[in-house]
Amino acid sequence: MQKHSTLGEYIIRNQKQFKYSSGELSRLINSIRLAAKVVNHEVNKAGLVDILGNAGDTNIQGEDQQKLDVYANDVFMQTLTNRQIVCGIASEEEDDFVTISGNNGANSNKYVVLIDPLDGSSNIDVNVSVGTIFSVYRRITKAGTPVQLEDFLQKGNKQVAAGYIVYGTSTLLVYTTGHGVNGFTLNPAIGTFYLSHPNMKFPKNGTIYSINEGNYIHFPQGVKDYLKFCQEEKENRPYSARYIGSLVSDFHRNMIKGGIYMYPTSTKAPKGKLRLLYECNPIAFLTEQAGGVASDGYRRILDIKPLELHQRVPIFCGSKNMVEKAIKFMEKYPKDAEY
Ligand code: P6P
Repeated sequence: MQKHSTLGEYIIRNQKQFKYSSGELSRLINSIRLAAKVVNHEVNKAGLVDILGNAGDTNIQGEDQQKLDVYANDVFMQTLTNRQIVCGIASEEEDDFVTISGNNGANSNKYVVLIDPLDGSSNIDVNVSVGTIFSVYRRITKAGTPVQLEDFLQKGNKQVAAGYIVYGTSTLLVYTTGHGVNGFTLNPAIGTFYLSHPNMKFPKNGTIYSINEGNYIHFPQGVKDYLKFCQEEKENRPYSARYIGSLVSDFHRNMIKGGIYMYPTSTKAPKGKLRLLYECNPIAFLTEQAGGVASDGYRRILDIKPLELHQRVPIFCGSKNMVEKAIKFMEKYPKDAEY
């Protein structure tokens, strides 16, 4: 007797939650599920790169070996396009958004997807977990016309779905449609995702902080003050520093154990490093749906009005009490940059 429901059964059972959807959102999540399995298969072979050939080389079959992030981008773009589900896609791997035209040139589909196809891909060569991050909006321009930039530059509080796939010791698809956060683990033997993490919630408190402390001298004073708070011998401190250098992995661990992930501005990255549209907004939507807080240090990430496709913003996200404490340190000082 199967203990956990599969992703497919979960989507069917919760179809009524997608109140506006005529099944398109369900089909969209299903297409992401397929792409995740295809990318997972390739990422898991990455360890054989010397046999299969590096990016730009040809592998033993004489096929051109693609960089995995380019490969992942192609897989998600093709899967979303072939299934005629969305009308436009924006990707970290594409300079501009891509219009998906329907059979007759027009496209009556109502969703746009923004994606970071393989975040943390530099970790692949050292066998560290990587991830895919996606964000879904309803288009705001007229159905049947080509999508416009404004369809993609919507505030994060307009997202209809968001999620990530973490290609780690196991492969998980974690997503929300605004009704909580659920995680599904892939059984690679049969290629099925099973509901393994129902109704995920950030612990209100935590003892893990995730940040690249190598940038310490470049951080704003509020971040330096918060780090000293994390490290002093008081109450349940010092906290533990855990930083994998792969956003999805750090975020996923913190959501389960409790913690804060920070990528602040610095003199080296005056607007931060992470992209608002396909990293910070989906992560912020998931954070809030799991009872956490996601801020740029001064305001809610989901309320930021995007100005450009690949815009960067700073992010503090995770356990409510930890992020609120960090914000209190940040608010002692004026914002050090416009972003
Ligand atoms: P740094 C990976 O490149 C990434 O976008 C995130 O996944 C990760 O958390 C961060 O950048 C790491 O950046 O500057 O600390 O190496």
